[in-house]
Amino acid sequence: MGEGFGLVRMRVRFGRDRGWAVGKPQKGGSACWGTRAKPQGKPQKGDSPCSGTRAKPQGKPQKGDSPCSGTREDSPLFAGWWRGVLGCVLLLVAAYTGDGGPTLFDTVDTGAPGEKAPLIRPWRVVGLDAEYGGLWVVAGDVDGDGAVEIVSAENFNEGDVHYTSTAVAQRLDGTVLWRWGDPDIGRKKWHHDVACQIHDWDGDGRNEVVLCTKGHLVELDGATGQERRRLPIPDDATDCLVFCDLSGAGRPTDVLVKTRYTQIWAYNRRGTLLWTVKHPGGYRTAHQPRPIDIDGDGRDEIMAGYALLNPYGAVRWVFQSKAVDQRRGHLDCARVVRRGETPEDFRLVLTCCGADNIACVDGNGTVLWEVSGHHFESADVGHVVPDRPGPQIVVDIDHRPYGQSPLWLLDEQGNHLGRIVTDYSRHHALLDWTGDGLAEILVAHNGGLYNHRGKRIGTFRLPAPKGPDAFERSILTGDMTGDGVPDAIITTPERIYIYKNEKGRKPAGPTTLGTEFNFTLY
Ligand SMILES: [Ca+2]
Ligand SMILES: [Ca+2]
Ligand SMILES: [Ca+2]
Ligand SMILES: [Ca+2]
Repeated sequence: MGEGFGLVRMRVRFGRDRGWAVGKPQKGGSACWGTRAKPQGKPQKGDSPCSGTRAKPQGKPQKGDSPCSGTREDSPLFAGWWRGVLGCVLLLVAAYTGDGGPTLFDTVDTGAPGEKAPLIRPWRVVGLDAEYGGLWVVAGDVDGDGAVEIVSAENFNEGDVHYTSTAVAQRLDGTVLWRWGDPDIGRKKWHHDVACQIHDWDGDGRNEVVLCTKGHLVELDGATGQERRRLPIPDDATDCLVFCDLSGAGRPTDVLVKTRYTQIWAYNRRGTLLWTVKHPGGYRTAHQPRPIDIDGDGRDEIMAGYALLNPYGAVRWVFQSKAVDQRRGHLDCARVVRRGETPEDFRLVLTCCGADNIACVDGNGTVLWEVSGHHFESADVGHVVPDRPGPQIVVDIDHRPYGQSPLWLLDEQGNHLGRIVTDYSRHHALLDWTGDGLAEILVAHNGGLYNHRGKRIGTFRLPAPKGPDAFERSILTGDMTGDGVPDAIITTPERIYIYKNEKGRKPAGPTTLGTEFNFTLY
């Protein structure tokens, strides 16, 4: 761990990138997912939220294709023994920067999965309500009968300002518990989070469904869908919804809402404004502000973008990259890699949209390592590789042509351990599916289940993707069967597929029904 302290370890790519192109790039394949429309913040010079397709497909990887090879050595400048000296220097630099490609596995798994791995049949398939249902899905026991329900939503979008326009709760047999909203105005798909979450906000043991519609945060009774409260918020503060504990109440009683990229508002449960922050630390906001109690005082700090805010909304520190110009874009994702007694002991992983970077910082914002040059997007943290200390980090590289979409496995020091290239790897999750205590890697688009060697060991059966124009599917985990073991859920705009985790272990401590708290696509 000490190796990287205070030292930026950039993985500089020498010569041409190692190509991993396999399939023919298809029109529309670069979906620019999540940032398709214009950002609303102060545009920065060179800021392109939809940048990311800069890395061109470069053909099949060649055997022996090394980042250190290339036309350089063909130059007469490097003739004779100087060539040998330069080669040694480059090797030493490559060894130091770790730029040797993945060390454990490098898998290409594109095209139809066929039957190369056992098919995993869904335990339940639930058709989403035709009028009110949508691709945004969360799950929980909303009526308190001990069985899980799903809640799905549509969103209305205009110029990348969107709000939740419907919600519908359904039992796993497909029957509808309740419907809310206006089904005539919204869309079923998303290009970002949709502000709709399940949470027992008042702590009475029964879940509420909370959502952001234009100008209001709406609290619905989980069992009936009746509006319990409607709290005023700014018209465009409807991008996402995050519960947190700013007040030190001992549970998440406060709520954050935000615009797409510019401003965050914090309210307590009564709807009193606690604070608001515009351009935290001088940068755009993250897609989802991430609550983390970094100093263990029982109040959440908020990773609001590149700035960590204290519970009162003041900037505690700002991430400063030493590798890239972070004014390009915004924070895509922040995850806790390791918790600690003190902020120094924490490890956070951050991905930088537009700036093409992934970084690890401690809880004081000190940069421990950075890997740049790719549009790293969403990170999962878990113990994947046996015989190595965990945790590891799984992160996708977005904005690649269809058929050339990599997932990387990194260790806690930023070393590149593995790579899996699928047609579209944007939505992924970690889950122990085999029951050995180690996480497998799940990919939504192709239903792939991969082990720590990058080998596909199962295929979650669902209809084949209709190609690059219809490839958004999200993957969620959570106990859907009631045995306490987290299951896998893949959603399409029409239905959800639930896969019962037969071998997985029940986590220690109390478990709850349904999907992740503060679920996000990032
Ligand atoms: Ca229920
Ligand atoms: Ca409640
Ligand atoms: Ca704190
Ligand atoms: Ca496992």
